[in-house]
Amino acid sequence: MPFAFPSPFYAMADTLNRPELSFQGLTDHLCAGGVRLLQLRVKQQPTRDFVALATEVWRICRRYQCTLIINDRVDIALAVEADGVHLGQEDLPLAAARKILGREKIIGVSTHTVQQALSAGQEGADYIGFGPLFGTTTKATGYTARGLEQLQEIRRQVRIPIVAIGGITAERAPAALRAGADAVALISDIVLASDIQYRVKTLLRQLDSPER
Ligand code: 3NM
Repeated sequence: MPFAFPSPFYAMADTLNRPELSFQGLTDHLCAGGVRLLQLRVKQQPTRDFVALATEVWRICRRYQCTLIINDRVDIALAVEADGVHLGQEDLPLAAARKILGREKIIGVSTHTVQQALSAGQEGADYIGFGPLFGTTTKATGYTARGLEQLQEIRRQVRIPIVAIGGITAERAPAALRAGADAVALISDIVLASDIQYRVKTLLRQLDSPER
């Protein structure tokens, strides 16, 4: 069966170095807010710590029946039996990741151009990320804001689900979905909120509303 996002909100568990926020605490806030799919985005952690963290995050996700995607690391996704992995353009190539993970696991690929999006689709990605849609300071992507028109162009050319990312706020999310994204990924808008769970609930209500 082709992959489909369980919700138009693709949550990212990245604490953005908020000192009082743990990955486990963040995961709990996101899941309690109603998130159905979450990517664990860990950077600069020793592999052992990443595995331990992913195991704990997975336990929380399971409790809420939330799909878990591991960022970058095929080995860790496999080791903790997560639902899938999200690969950047510099990570393990899709074909190699598929060889290791098999058909059952979800593999997403970050793309920044129409060509990269087409290639990911042809090579068998289950979904693509596309960004940065708008300007963002959360990640130095090396790309300027791609904009809604490029997203529309990719929607015309690619059949698999698209998650738009980069500078998306609750206010801008509907425009991304109207331009053809199946889901939106927001980091700072959610993670920097004083009440993360409330922010997620508000976003989900807004995305589910018929007049968005
Ligand atoms: N990837 P925020 S932009 C992780 O364009 C990531 O591939 C991007 O964070 C890409 O919602 C990005 O705070 C950061 O802008 C998104």
